[in-house]
Amino acid sequence: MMNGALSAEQKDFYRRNGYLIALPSIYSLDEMWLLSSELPSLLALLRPGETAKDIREWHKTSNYLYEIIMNQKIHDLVEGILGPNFYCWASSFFIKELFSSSTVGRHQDAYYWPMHPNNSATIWLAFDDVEEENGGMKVVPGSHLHGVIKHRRSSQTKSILTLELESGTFSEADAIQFRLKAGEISIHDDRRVHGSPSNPSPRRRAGLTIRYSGTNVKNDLSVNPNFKAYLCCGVDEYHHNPVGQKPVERFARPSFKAVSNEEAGVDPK
Ligand SMILES: O=C(O)CCC(=O)C(=O)O
Repeated sequence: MMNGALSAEQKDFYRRNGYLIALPSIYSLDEMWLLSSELPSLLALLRPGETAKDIREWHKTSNYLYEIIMNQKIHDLVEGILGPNFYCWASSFFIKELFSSSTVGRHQDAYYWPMHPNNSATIWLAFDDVEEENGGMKVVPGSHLHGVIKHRRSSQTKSILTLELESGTFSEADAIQFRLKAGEISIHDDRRVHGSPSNPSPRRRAGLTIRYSGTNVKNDLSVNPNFKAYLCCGVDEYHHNPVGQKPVERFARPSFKAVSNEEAGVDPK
């Protein structure tokens, strides 16, 4: 196992800014085309009234997603951020269809998660070419350095998420626009402020988020009882969390839902 695929400069940039882009592609265009062509089989498992955002933690039951979260190229990059011992525990789609008014209100992921300490990183895998025109993510560099900030219920009824930061908590002018080609990823810290605008374009904007945490991070099972850790790299010397099993089916949905702080009525601030 190589000691991470990130240079010292990239690690330093991540420490200071809380994100990384311009990374080597994870999937070729052909591989991405194959993955995209299988996505409808997963979406077909959604029930009436559900949307793609309800595909949460389906890597527990779908090999289609399990193989992505266990991709060695992704792990080599994450190792440069989280160190040699880490696990995966979450995956979810953020899909904005063409001409979609859906947004994502500015937030910090850590506010949603009953997990301590803060030592988690999100991979955002682009299923489509993503930029400003089709609602790509915007991030506030360095915002992870100020700890977890209180959120309020989102005033944007079009937001895919339910919470957002008060305006004035960060400077809109400082936000950086992410641009990714299909098959590329960005990485962000769990306290970094980010969100995304609507997609008024004639092109879909789909991304899969995959959440990795150092083995020192413990989930509070009283909030999120169905949490399972999938060791990706190294050893788990802490044994803080229940361990997940590899799925047996290509496409299947779990019988239990993931629960965030907000869904459990817990305010972490
Ligand atoms: O896809 C987006 O626009 C936002 C994704 C997000 O909020 C996340 O990765 O935590």
